[in-house]
Amino acid sequence: MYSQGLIGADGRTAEDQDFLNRFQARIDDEQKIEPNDPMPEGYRRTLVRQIGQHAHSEIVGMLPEGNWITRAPSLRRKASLLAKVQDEGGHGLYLYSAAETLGVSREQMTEELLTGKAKYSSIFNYPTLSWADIGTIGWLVDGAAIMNQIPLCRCSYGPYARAMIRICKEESFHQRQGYEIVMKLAQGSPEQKAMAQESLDRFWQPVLMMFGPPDSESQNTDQSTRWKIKRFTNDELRQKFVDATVPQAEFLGLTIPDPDLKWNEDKQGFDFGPIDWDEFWRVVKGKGPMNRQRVEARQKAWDDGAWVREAALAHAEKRRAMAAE
Ligand code: BYC
Repeated sequence: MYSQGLIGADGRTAEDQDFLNRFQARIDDEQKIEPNDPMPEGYRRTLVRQIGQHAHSEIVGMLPEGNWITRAPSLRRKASLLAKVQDEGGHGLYLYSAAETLGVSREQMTEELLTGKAKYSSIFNYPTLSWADIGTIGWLVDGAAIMNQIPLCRCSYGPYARAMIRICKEESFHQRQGYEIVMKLAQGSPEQKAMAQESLDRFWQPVLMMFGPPDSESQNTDQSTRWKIKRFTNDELRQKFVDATVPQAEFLGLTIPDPDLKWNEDKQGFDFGPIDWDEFWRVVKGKGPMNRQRVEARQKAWDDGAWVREAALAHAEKRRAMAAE
């Protein structure tokens, strides 16, 4: 059963120590775990939680960008945005399939999303107010996603790792199309540059929050890194992202909205200012600017698609009956 209450990287399993040790030895040996392999229940639950939430994020992530397809400023922009949004739908489907290999059904996962039990990335609870936001999402949101997802290509669970390889290739196209939109705006008229800056100002902090709470508050990181589901902690990935992004903003001539941002020679990385974790938890708990609309849109899609599911089932039943004749 896929439920936040039950799922956690708790490692509290009925399996005996010998079984757990043998499993850990396989992980330490970098062997991939496949669907039919024995695995601790905590490992299975952690993956169902993370892959399910990842799939929901891809699907909900189509909404803020889909909002701009009809208003893209040229045919070229419309075509590439359309392709990107379709890619996100595809990512959601690979990931739901990967989660299904762990014994959870698509219906269960959808129900958890619609009842608010399953989370999806906090970033998609912010609105897309201007065309520049489409550029910023590609540049920063997909940029953060790549930073988080490249290590997932080496996740110990085979189906998740393999899905991530293709997803990362597509995400890199998304990041480039976003960067190109922002570059055109940043090099355009003063009004266009101001639009790009305003978008960066709104998205910077929410993007840093995508990596999850600080390590000191991350209940899942320790166990997930031991099981090699996660390869880096939330803070490590956030730092790598900041270090990679600051020079990109400089190249664009945009200012990252953080007065505390400065190069730290000792750590060979950037120091950055505090993140508003109260806002993060408010958004995660359903009180973000767009949470209600996002879940309503998914509910409507599920309801509107009922006839397709019923027709597919009826068709499968008819074929089964014909085969049995
Ligand atoms: N938003 O113990 P922690 C995309 C939750 S899609 C909401 O550190 P964990 C894209 C976390 O679930 C981007 N909730 O957790 C799509 C946990 O609660 P539960 C999605 C968050 O799992 C379309 C609690 O906070 N990417 O890029 O070890 C267009 C404590 O956290 C968030 C993925 O899903 C958040 N930001 O680490 C464009 C990648 N952060 O579940 C782009 C796969 C944390 O215990 N997921 N929480 O109730 C991961 O890598 C990890 O799950 C996380 C969190 C790093 C996100």
